[in-house]
Amino acid sequence: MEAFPIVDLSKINGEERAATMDLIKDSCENWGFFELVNHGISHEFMDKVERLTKEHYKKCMEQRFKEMVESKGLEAVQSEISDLDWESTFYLRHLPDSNINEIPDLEDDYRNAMKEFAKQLEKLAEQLLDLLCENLGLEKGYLKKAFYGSRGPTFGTKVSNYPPCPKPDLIKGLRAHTDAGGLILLFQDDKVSGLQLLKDGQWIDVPPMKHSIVINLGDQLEVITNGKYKSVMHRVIAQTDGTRMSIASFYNPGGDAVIYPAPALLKKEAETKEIYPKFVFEDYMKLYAGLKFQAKEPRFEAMKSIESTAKLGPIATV
Ligand SMILES: O=C(O)CCC(=O)C(=O)O
Ligand SMILES: [Fe+2]
Repeated sequence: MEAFPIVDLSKINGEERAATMDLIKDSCENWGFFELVNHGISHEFMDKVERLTKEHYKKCMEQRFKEMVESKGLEAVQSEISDLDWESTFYLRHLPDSNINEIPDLEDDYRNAMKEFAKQLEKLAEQLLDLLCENLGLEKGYLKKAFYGSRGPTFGTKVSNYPPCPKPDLIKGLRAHTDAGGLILLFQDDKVSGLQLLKDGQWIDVPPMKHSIVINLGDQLEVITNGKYKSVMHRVIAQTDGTRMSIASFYNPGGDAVIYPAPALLKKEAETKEIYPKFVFEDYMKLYAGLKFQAKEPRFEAMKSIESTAKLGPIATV
């Protein structure tokens, strides 16, 4: 088994540029995931974000989670639970409109740190999208533009903690899924592991590494690349001891962005290759909301049939 791909982004402007680009390409084609080091976000700042996130969890979230566990009797379950996850989360939206000032219980220094962290991650996401463009042979800025819609991308952060779980085999920290959107940037706990991805039929750990940022690709990049890159199933296994922190930021298309395979990539594909659908991103998200923990293929099929109905519509009424 090859080692989990680790990309040193500081090498992108030096002698090892070509090898680094190749590693990113191989990761996108064969893993759907890679881990970034020397990504330009300062280690001291990441330490601060981690400390404030853990303090916030202790102060505002932990007790609430315990009460939820108790009220649902989850400590004593005897069979697999398939309709909930062993996670404590809250969600911050940054773009197109921030909701961060409306989130209750956030101390000012935490609120400000998360605003700043989002700014830096947004920049990193856009830098990575351009590296993907280069590897795909698409013009610089293509992916950013494809995500833009009328008001720019949707960018948000899901802050999660996975508390110790007495029955990790019966309740998943987060059930297996692919991500719906574009590019995901994850700052995960460097001590407590749990994230796994499905590769060649096997669950593989995404290794915790201090100050790294894990990148993975969502369903929209699979569509735009017409399957050249694939979103990959992943899940979180909660641990019996230790709380795992995870801060996942989703750089997604704007709600009204129209998503479809890049024509430049279709030309290079054999004529017979399957073509992915064209749709408005928020329509995909409506479908995803009910089908997140299922395979992505039926979602793509459903979008295709909506697309063909839309095309057939005017003909049928003539
Ligand atoms: O917590 C993690 O490591 C992953 C979270 C995740 O996959 C998600 O929220 O979509
Ligand atoms: Fe995910």
